[in-house]
Amino acid sequence: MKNVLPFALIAALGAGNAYAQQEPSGSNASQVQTPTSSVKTGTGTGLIQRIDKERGTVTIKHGPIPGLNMSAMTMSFPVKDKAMLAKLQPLQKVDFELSYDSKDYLITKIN
Ligand SMILES: [Cu+2]
Repeated sequence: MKNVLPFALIAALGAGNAYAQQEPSGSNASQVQTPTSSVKTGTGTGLIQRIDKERGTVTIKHGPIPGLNMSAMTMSFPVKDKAMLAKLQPLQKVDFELSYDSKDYLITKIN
């Protein structure tokens, strides 16, 4: 009996490690699911109307964005990183990726 316990401990530790290794991928999977259920994304094209580098926003006259149920309009969007505005110019034609968390729009990519 005395010899059984160490083996049981090793087995338990081994199992513990196996679970520990599975946990990160398991929690990652749930982290991926949470944003996709609450955050919608879409892509659009448009014409730059105005750039506000201080506020980090860009005004775009954009076409319809089906992924976000948005029709064509002119509106102002915040960008994820103000540095994204550096290369933009008024009247430039752009393609952009947009996310919407059911509260705010955010441009995550613009070229
Ligand atoms: Cu819009």
